[in-house]
Amino acid sequence: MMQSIINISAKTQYYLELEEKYSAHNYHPLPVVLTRGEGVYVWDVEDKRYYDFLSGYSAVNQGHCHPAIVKAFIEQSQKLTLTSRAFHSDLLGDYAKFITGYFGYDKVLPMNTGVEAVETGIKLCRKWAYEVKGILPDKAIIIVCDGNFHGRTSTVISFSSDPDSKKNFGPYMPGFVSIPFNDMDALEKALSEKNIAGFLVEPIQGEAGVVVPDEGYLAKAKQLCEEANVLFIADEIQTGLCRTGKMLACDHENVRPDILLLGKALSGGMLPVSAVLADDEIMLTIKPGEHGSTYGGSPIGCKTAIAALTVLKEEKMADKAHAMGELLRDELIKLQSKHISWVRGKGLLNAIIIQHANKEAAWELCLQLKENGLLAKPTHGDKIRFAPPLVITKEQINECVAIINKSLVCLD
Ligand code: IF1
Repeated sequence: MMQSIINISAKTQYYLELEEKYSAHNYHPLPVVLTRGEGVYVWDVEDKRYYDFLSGYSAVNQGHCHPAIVKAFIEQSQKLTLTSRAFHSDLLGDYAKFITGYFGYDKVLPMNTGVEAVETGIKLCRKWAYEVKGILPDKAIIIVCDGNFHGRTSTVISFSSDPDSKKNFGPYMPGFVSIPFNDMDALEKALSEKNIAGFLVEPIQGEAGVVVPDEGYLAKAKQLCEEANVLFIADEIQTGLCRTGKMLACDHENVRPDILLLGKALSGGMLPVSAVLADDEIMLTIKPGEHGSTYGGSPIGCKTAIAALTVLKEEKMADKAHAMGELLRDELIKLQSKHISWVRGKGLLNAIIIQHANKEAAWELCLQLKENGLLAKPTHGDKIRFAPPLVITKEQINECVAIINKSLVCLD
């Protein structure tokens, strides 16, 4: 018989109550209060250690508080953190050269959060549509996919198919059409419509529960977009930066997006740093004074991002994610648990689907996992994302699989 395992100390309760009283109730976190992070581990206020199987939603791919990234952050924080874009700095040019060379694009437009990169990509796509493709003003349409998650601004939730993200936040932004993900016929049909400017897609749908499209979907979609003179906009904010076993998830199919959106691990979890990469024909449609942000391209963000990107290559994190992801999925499948109906993912972006009469089973399992020293959280009810930092070792994967196996007993 399953029952909630909630073992909360007075110290933890103190912090939970503070948040309950003084912070908005816009999340339903696991009842754990963290105070320290290092590599694949985090510690709570009782000094209990956990494996972090969420990685800040893929913002700490490099591991918590990576020494090289922290060093860069501290050095810059004691020198010059912010100039605004009213003036130049000795960091932005170097960073822009570094990141455009790193990913192979003409230019970068630096922003902060992931959703700001998505919004910037949408604005660039629309500007390009009117000023280069010749679509009539205010008529541009961008194709998106059912089940998408691209952030939480009013524009972006306008094309969400998730009621929780959307309900009572209207009126919604027009100019988007949603099609089924991983459905080439639907994309082909949508591309044949008038005024199509772009196709915005996550190469793997994260929040939808790590939905991996068919082999060849991204390559064929990019080809169809090229034939229709439509921009392929890849949201690699969660799938990028080695998470799926390649530098970018698009690299699995050698797809070069027209607009590449990055965020999260671009700073290794230090501070919000996002980036939009594109070639001049697209990027130069935005003129001085037409877009920006206070912190976008800040010295502290640039310095931190250079360190975060350097670490990914120096420590061969894409190869590690590929190998450790294969091991994790193989070992989870070997468990042959009657409670796991599906194991899926690419690299170290994985999810299991829980099969159980009780719809709270995934949550209950996460509570038990927490008791046993591993932190993970359900997404959309019955799926649990397993996405540890990419520095996890073989021995640690095996220990985590043992924790998962031991915890599954709570569902019996
Ligand atoms: C939450 C998950 C959700 C993203 C993709 C853009 C953004 C995200 C592919 C926006 C952000 C975060 C947001 C956070 C939980 C997490 C998330 F998919 F990663 F699990 F929600 F779906 N594109 N994802 O995944 O980036 O503005 O947040 O920096 O809002 O609950 P952001």
